[in-house]
Amino acid sequence: MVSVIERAEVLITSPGRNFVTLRITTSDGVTGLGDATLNGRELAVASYLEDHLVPLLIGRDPARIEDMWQYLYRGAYWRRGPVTMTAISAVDTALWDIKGKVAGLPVYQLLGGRSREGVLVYTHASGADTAALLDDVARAQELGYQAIRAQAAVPGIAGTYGVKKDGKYEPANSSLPEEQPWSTEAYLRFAPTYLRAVRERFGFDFHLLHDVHHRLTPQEAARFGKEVEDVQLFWMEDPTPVENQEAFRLIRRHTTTPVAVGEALTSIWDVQHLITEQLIDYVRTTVVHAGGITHLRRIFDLAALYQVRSGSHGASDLSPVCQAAAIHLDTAIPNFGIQEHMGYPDQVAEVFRTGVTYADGHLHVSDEPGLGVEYDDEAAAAFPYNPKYLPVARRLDGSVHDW
Ligand code: KDG
Ligand code: MG
Repeated sequence: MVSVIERAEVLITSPGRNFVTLRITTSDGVTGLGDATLNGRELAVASYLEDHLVPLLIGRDPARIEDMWQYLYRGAYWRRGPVTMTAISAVDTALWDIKGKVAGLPVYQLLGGRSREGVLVYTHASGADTAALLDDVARAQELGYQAIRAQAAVPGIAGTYGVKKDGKYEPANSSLPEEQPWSTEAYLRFAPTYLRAVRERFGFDFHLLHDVHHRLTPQEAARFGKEVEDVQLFWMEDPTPVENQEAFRLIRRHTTTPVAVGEALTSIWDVQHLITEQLIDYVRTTVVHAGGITHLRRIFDLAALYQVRSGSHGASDLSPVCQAAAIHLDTAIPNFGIQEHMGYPDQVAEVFRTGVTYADGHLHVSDEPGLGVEYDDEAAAAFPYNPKYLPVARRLDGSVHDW
């Protein structure tokens, strides 16, 4: 008897933050997991899956991963978009998990096997001021990280992106969006000073990254990139909003600071111009938001032709299922660059048992068949869904800015 998809369940839990997970079970009793979390819009994806995709999955061959992707993508008629692509990602990832379990192989083996021993990751360091940031960079170095993202609170600008409170950073932290003030002028004056302070104190023998988080115009980003060239950033991330891919040409013309883009993008068509025109150095699309392992592999293969390397988003709103899938892909692809590793609230480990391990600045996949992640239903039930939104940024004159 050919194995078919018998059941698909949408699981929602909030062990310190919200996660949506798709679990597919085959008629042979094999289960696969896919992350379906879209921060602040979780229930839209849950409904897309439950109401529109799950009925299409039942009775289909779980082995036909590519065909399923095409069926769900082209079959929707409507193109791309984070809700659709996150739902497709969840199905795709769960089917790779199943294929690995059926074959008795970890997913990275199905993707062509190991290209590297471990996956270089960057962690986050931040501070309420430069001194606190420097302490946090020291802490990250003690933990063995060889790549560190540095962010500090801009004086007078409450809620600057990326700054931890009590040792933790969770921007989706209020039941209605928190409105945070933003001043580009204050940021442009301050950020280069703390990046320089990090290099002055710790030297150049590690990778230093910085996330601008979509806050600058192309011209401002060009100026910023040029001004921090002496700091030798590994990358400046999301220097300007990404809808206008051509905007990155202006940045490129003015600075040699490498550029990373893509965490908010969902398909190969969203990054096509950025990659083929060599307007970026790292593409940050992820398994969960860019169509699963199947589609992300396609993006990375396109990127490889243009010497653009991977740098996948790995914030805490991407579940351990996405993280495991990312580490399998990172282990296999030739043009891997770096992987974000932010960590999770402590309770997450009660729900998701992952085989991914950290050592010496690297993450490592497990050799368990499939993705190597288990979901504990009983533990998950103790953490009911808890609606939370990302903040909204407003300029000092009250108008809305990109957060
Ligand atoms: O949900 C949004 C976050 O994942 C994002 O703000 C985090 O920019 C981010 C990063 O680089 O981790
Ligand atoms: Mg980012």
